Amino acid sequence: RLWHQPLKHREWNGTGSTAHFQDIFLGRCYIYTQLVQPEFRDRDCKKIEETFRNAFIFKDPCEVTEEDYHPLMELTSQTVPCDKTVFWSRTKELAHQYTWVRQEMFTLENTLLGYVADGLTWCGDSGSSEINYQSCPDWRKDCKNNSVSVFWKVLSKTFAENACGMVQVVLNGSLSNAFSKDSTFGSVEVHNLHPEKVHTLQAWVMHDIGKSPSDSCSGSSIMDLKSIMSKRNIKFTCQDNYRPVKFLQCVRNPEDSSCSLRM
Ligand code: N1C
Repeated sequence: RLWHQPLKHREWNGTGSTAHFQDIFLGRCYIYTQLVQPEFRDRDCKKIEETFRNAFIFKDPCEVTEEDYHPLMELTSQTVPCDKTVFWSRTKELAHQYTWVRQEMFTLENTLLGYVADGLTWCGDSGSSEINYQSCPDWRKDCKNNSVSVFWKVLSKTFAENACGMVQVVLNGSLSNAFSKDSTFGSVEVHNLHPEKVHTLQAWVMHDIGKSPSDSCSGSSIMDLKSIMSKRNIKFTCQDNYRPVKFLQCVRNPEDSSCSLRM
């Protein structure tokens, strides 16, 4: 009982890398470049997967830096047309339903890197080329700057820096703070919009059908967002239950009284 097997990987408190991570990444890359946005058909998915992997393998997953992902960002640069960028915070599903019906609009997950990485977990190990399928760092218990969170931070930052014209954000009015300074939207994206390129931010505060509304355009969290935008010289507008998005909620809840014609 005194003999310990050496631990193959350091143990973290979060779930391990997504099973078949490399195959899923590569498969999604081909789906995106060949079928979703065929103008990317000449991109080299094997090279993209390899560059992605090289950003985090051989590294302690709590020591991955933004610079580690820069080669990947350069390889996969993508421009979103002006007026077509949609940000979201705690409204992922709804924002994606919105860009699904408005095919010309883009959330981050409608760009190549956001599409391939969405919902996946990945981490490596210092001193080994293997992906750790046993465990990965937990954001709270292990480290905030881990291989996954640093990736979303860099990607969100780049996405916001590249936005132009009128940009939109879908916020959740069923939370006590529809706008949160701690979210990726509030801590990264808002501060990386370029006022020379982005003239207006339009916020849509959506209330979940069947839940009581907790925040709205007149609430204090939106006032905070408004004042950040005014300091940044970007015009700000806000609308509760923006109709094009409300209709999507109503498709799922056609009998709700708020979905009747009279409302
Ligand atoms: O922290 P959030 O929301 O405000 O982040 C959302 C915001 C969007 O506008 C996106 O452009 O930041 C970008 N973004 C993603 O696209 C994304 N896809 C998946 C940020 N995070 C993303 N994820 C994962 O969800 C990631 O692991 C991160 O920690 C969560 C954030 O979701 P949130 O709190 O609802």
